[in-house]
Amino acid sequence: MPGQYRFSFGPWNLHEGADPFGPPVRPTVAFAEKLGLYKRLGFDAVQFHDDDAVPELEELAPEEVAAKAGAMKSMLDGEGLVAEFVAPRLWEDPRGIDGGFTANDPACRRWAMDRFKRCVDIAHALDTRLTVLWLAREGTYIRESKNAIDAYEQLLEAINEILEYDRHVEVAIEPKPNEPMDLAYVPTIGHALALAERTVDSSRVGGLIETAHALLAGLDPSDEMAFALSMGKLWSVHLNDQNGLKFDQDKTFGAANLRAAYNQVRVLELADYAGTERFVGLDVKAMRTQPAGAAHKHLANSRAIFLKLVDKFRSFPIDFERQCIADHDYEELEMAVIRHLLGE
Ligand code: GLO
Ligand code: MG
Repeated sequence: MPGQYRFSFGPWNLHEGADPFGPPVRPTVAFAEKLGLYKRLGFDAVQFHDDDAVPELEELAPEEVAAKAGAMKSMLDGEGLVAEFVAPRLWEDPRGIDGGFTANDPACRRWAMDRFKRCVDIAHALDTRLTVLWLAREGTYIRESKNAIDAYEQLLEAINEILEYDRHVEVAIEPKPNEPMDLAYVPTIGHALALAERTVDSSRVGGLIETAHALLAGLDPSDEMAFALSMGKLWSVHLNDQNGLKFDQDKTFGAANLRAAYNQVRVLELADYAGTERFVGLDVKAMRTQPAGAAHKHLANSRAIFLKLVDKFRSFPIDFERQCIADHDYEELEMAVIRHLLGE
C-alpha cells in the first residue's frame, strides 16, 4: 500500500502580487485568514519563516518570542495543522545585505548565527525539528568581494554550531544557483549534500529541492531529487514550474512542462516518498493578474495536478514499459508516455 501524500505551503505563497517593476495589486490576506484556507485547499502543514511565526521577532525579548511562538502553535492546533519547518529569513534584514553566515562583516555573521538560533527555538515551540536554509544572499555580485573557500567553511561552521546548539534539530538546505545574488554558494543538491557530509552530525543535515531552482541551475529536477532520495536526504520539496532560464517564476506545478512534472512525481513514487512521511511543499505564486478573491487557485491547482500525475504514474502500463526497455525501443516507450499523458 503506497503512503498517502501530505501537502504544505508557506504563507508567502498567498501574496500581494508585487514584482520588481510594480507595487502590490491585491490586499494583504491576514495570517489567520490564510490559516483558514489550508484545510479547505487540501493542505495539512504550514512552512514558516521565523518571522511568519513571530512577526517582528528582532524587536522582542526572548520570553516574548517564546510566548508568541506558543500562541502560534495554539492557532495551528485550532486549525488541525502542523508546522513542517521554520526557516531563518536572513535576507530581508539590513544586516543580511552582504549575506548572513558569509557576510564580510563579523558583526553581521554573529547576528545571522544568533537569528538562526532564535529560529530553532521557534521551530521547537511549533513542535517541528526541521529548519530550512535557503541561502538567499550567501554568494556574491562580484567574485572578488569574498573568498569562496572561506565562505564554504563559514557555512559549515554555522551548520555545525546549530547542530550543537540543539541536539534534535534537522537542517534541510534548499539550493538555488542565483537570484537575488548573481551567483550563490551551494547552487545544487550535490553541493548541499557534500557539505552535509562534512558536518558534525550528517544524519541531521539534508536537502529541500525546488523545481525552479534546479532548472535555473540547468539541471533536471527529477534527477536532482533522485540524487537526494538515493541518500535518504530528500526532506522536503518545493514543487513549482519555470519557463526557461529567467527569474525564479514559481509557476503552478506542471504548468510549463507537464512531462518534467510527471518525472518528478515518478521519482517520488519510485522512492515511496509519501511513505517517508515528509511533506510535498508547493512553492508557487499566483499570477499578478489574478483578482484578490481568486489568488489561491494556484495552490489547489498545483496539488490537483500533482495527484493527477500520481494517478498517471500508477496507471502506466508497466509491462509495456518493461518490454520496451528489454527491446531497447525507447522511441516506443517515449510515445507510450506521451499517449498516456494525453489520456489515450
Ligand atoms: C526563493 C525560495 C523561497 C524559500 C523560502 C523558504 O527562491 O524558494 O521561497 O523556499 O523562503 O526558505
Ligand atoms: Mg523555495
